[in-house]
Amino acid sequence: QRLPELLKTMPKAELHIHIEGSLEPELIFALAKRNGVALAYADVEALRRAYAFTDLQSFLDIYYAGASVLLKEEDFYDMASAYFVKAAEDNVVHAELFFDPQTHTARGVAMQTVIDGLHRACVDAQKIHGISASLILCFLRHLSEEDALVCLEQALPFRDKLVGIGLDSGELGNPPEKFERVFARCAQLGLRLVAHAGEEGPPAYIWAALDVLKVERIDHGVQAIKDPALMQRLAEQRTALTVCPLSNLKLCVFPDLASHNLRELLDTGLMATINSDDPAYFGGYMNDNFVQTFAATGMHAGHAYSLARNSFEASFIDDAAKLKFV
Ligand code: ES4
Ligand code: ZN
Repeated sequence: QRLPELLKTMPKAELHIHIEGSLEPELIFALAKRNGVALAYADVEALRRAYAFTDLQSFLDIYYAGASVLLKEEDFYDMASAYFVKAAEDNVVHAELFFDPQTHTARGVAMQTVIDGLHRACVDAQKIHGISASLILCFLRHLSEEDALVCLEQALPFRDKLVGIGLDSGELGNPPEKFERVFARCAQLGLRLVAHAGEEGPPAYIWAALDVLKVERIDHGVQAIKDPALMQRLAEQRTALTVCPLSNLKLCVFPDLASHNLRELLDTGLMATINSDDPAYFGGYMNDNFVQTFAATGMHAGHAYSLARNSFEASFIDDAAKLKFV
């Protein structure tokens, strides 16, 4: 079988997708019109032209502007439903969706509106596409821990609709230690814990995500390569890294895909996975990430099987159901 066919057809889990980052420009304009929201861009083409990022922050500014069109339960449902169509085409059979409620509650949108819309789309994804899906609420790390605690309080009535908690947004200057107390509370609530670390930030942020926040998975984590002791720890504990190659390329974490370290991480025995991060902004969904990264780094079928197996093993599917996949 040709390698691209294997990459596209093999069943896989997506563990690192910001659902607000799946909003395509066409849907942004359609929702803006539906909701009477003014945008700073004349049309879809003008918005797309602005997708020329130099680093994480230059992306986040446009990503939060795009999310401003989301107001009603239907908007969140439509956004996630459009993602599941793409995921099904790429043979994603399980997805764990990040969402950023603080981006929405700050604009007066109720937590219930956000979670109801996303959860309904997850339930329908199973019925329509046979995709199992769950939700991971992310705290925005550029805001305070007090803000995160308020957000958690607002989400408590919907605890049963969440599988876990994450930490995203601007990494540099916002180390994991800032969120030690709120993550401890989430652990007490039985929520699974993940955090972005080592995307732009140093290995010290990955150590702190593990030792202070006590997360089970590291989102990105590619900067671990700079710290041999950390590499050994991640390999021994089989801590998953949810790597996002096209994201790293578009945000200039690596100069080109051939320079990406995913292959080295895998060959060193780390439990890496491939994910799309913000596919509408970074030029591709799951299969684009797989096909382009394999072409650029010369990985082979063995790597493909490892990545697929890792994606299920590192997922928060319950262990009985996991046996179906691994
Ligand atoms: C994100 Cl690529 C990335 N990094 C950190 N936070 C984010 N939120 C959405 N995409
Ligand atoms: Zn991310």
